[in-house]
Amino acid sequence: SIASSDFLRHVESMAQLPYGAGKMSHLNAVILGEALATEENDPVFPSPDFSAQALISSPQQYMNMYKRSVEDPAGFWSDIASSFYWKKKWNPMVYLENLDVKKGTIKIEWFKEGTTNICYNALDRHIEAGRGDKIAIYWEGNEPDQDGKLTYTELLAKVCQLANYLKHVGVRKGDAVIIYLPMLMELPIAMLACARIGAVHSVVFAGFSADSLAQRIMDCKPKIVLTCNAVCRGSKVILLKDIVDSALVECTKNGCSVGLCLTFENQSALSRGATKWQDGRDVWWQNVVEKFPNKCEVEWVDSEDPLFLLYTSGSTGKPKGVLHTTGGYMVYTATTFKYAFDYKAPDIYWCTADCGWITGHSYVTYGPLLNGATVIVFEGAPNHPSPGRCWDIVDKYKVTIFYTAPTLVRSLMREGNEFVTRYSRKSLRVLGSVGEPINPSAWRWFYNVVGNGQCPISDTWWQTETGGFMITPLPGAWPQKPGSATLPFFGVEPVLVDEKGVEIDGECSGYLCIKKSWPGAFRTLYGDHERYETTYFKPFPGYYFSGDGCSRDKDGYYWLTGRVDDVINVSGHRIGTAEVESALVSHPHCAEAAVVGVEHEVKGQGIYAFVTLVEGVPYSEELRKCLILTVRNQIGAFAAPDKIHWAPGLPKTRSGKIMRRILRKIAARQLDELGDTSTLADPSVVEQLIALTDK
Ligand code: 6R9
Repeated sequence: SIASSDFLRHVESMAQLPYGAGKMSHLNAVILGEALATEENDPVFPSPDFSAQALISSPQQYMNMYKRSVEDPAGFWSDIASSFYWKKKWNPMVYLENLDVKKGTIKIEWFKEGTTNICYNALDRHIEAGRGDKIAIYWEGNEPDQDGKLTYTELLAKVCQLANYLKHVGVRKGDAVIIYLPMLMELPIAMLACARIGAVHSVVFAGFSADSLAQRIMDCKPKIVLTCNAVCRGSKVILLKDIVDSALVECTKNGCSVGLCLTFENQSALSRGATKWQDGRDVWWQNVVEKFPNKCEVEWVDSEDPLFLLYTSGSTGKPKGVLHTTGGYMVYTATTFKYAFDYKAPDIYWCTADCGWITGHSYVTYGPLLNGATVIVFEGAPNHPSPGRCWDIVDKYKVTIFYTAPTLVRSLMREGNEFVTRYSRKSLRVLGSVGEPINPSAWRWFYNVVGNGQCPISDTWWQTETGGFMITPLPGAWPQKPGSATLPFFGVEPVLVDEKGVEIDGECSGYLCIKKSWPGAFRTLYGDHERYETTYFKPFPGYYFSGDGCSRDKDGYYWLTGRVDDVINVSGHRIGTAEVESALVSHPHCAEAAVVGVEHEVKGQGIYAFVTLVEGVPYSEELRKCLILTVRNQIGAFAAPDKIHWAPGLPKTRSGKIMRRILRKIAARQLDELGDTSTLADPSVVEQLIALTDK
């Protein structure tokens, strides 16, 4: 069926397109760099120069590789995997999968019985090949005059010291380590140190509250928490260690005591003396780690040994601990990084994501370092001290590949072009986008203004669960369409299904599923394989269900349309409506809450909360603030509702189910599109809600 798929036929026909000598005038104009991408539906071609130097330089080349990747996944991936170091070669079967709940338990395994180490492959391998003096990390602090750098050799030494320390305090293969750090070099160092000794890291984004941190600590029961005293973000100082302290108190109350808190002294933010301390439990990183040897034996692990846990929001209140293993993740992140960004050795790569999210795992730390790349780790805020900061950094380090999120693009776009054009940005050659669909106007601004009409944009669709890119442009291979993530990566077989789970072909819209396993796929939800199966494999038996809606156009391009579950995407961060609701109702004055997503100019989606108060409690501005603060404290500032809408009652069906469809329309002020309200237990609720709009 591959040969007959519309998608491949289309790519085949694109392969015939006369690059550089095009007959279609608008395409030709783009090729010649004379015209900017302006028309909504104009495909944007890479320049012939770009394609000529690209790793994948034509649709035909992509198609040949893609065909092999889906017809012979074992051969395709084992060829690629052979360029990594394996202590012991994998089982010739290469992979084993069952994605069909009807056939038994869901199982995905890649390179089974092979033993390797991802830290060894990310660091030692390059040093042994004589590239130890190459810069691995440029670090840029909150203020433009704060910076640092580490070569591969220096980075390895730091990783080894920490790895030795961790071993010294009893961390063993398979043990969990919680990392709660901002974007200091110590964050990737900590991840790599865990990987080196076979420990499983669980990085918690340093914007999460004490409650959220405590929840994640209690889930994996680590021996040690790695953190720092404080961090500056823009003009704010955040006392991270205080947050850890409260989280650890909470954990102890619940019978989960953590004996050790290794605290990095982030001098630029706060001095030692000002940090609260618990002797016996708290240890200054700089006091101990540097005393350990800078060489540390590698722990060879099985491909399927766990590498890390990373929590993500689902449709229920409890975050899911996504578990990734070693071998497949290693091969997949490295390969996707290389091709989707057309990475070459001289590139300087900057991804603005924080290592607290999957993007920072796969495309700040592992993917780039596995390729021996030079990466930038930026601690600060992208608009500090001015909205030109990103381009200042691009010029300072001569960044060639710049990967960010649509929300940042939109917020910088609002500040005006002068903040961009005053910088040269001459070094840029590839741009990237991730986290949510990028709206065509933001795409065009990114392309025309930031990239001067010369840099292809890799709009990469993927998820915490997928480990790496799934649908993404290969920048030298084919025309891009603003707002479309384009076509599947090697080995990925996306399908669109209808409500009944029946695959639909051609130009259509449906639920985005994946048909076969890929090496970077997550293997389970930590401690809850049943939830893994229920959430991802039961909705459409036989497929992995992404939770996203999607359409496919006549050319086979994929257009993501957003989540179809109760997850809101705020600035590229997934937030479960249930999590926000449970935070709201924990306030003694809140009787009930229903949260929906609403379009937001900068964040993509904003959080809109309908709140019913306890009988007799009056509405007040103070209470509104208090409710928002409750959410900040329980989840984190990024989950704070943008709007609280007082609700005397919520629209419910007779069986008591909240009709979010109606709430979404009220939130979006589409009051004439409320649809059928006759099935509501009490239709008058809707009138009351409308009356309280903007009150
Ligand atoms: C990598 C990451 C995953 C969800 C995903 C989808 C949305 C991410 C996107 C995109 C359209 C893109 N998403 N990238 N939607 N185009 N290029 O963001 O992982 O935090 O797990 O979020 O984000 O809705 O399902 P994660």
